[in-house]
Amino acid sequence: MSSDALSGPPGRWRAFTRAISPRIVECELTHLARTPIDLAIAGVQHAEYVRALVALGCSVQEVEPAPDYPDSVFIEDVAVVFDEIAVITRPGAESRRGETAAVERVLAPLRPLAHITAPGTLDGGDVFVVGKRVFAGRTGRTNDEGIAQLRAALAGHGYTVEAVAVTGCLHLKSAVTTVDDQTVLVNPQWIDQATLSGLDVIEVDPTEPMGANIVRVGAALLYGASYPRTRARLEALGYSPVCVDASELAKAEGAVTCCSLLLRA
Ligand code: CIR
Repeated sequence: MSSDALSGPPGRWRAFTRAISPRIVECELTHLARTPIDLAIAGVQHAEYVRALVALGCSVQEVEPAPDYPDSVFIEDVAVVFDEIAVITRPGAESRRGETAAVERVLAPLRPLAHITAPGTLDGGDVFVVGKRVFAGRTGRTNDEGIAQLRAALAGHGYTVEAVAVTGCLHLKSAVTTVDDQTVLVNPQWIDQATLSGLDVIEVDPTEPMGANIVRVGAALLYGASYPRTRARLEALGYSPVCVDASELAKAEGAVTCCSLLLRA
């Protein structure tokens, strides 16, 4: 699930994660130059991330690994899970399309399923949710047809889907994620804030452009340790994010939300 779909009364959360592929060094890269990724360090950081999810109250289940898919650790991109329905995506990067099958198998017993189909493309990293408002980024990975299919899948469940133009980063959730039911953390360089009408906005520190990505588990927040200035802004406003070092997977253009699929249990 998009971690940001977590609003409403407190409950128990389930998180799906996926092991890092040994081929992650062949990952897709769009805005970053390729730099060496240390698999051992990435593994240690990923384990710390999973422990943090558990500490925040998630029941964590690892989905069958997909070693032949370099980006498969970034499980967020292959489904968007709501309380009422799970949408299996059709990732924008062709190299990632085979990642969906195993995730579909674990979600099938939990939610009715909808599917994004060709020519639609949609990455879960392009979707965040505030109550019944769904925001979908129009990016290199998510096209208008994908957004239209998402809208159709959700219409019967009372959600509206608002398309958001994104420039300069990979996914909408690189530019904005929610910290509570009314507030978003934003890098204003990458989206037009007018699209976030009605929401309160916290801007990242300008020296930390990647700092707008934060995982929300109910009222708790899980954040990357690389953004101390933005963290200080959050803390000054009364938020207390738990921080983990996610720097090695950041070299694969992944951030904290990408590594889990969260849903209300
Ligand atoms: C990709 O380009 O697809 C991966 N290297 C990174 C995906 C990160 N996912 C996300 O932000 N939701």
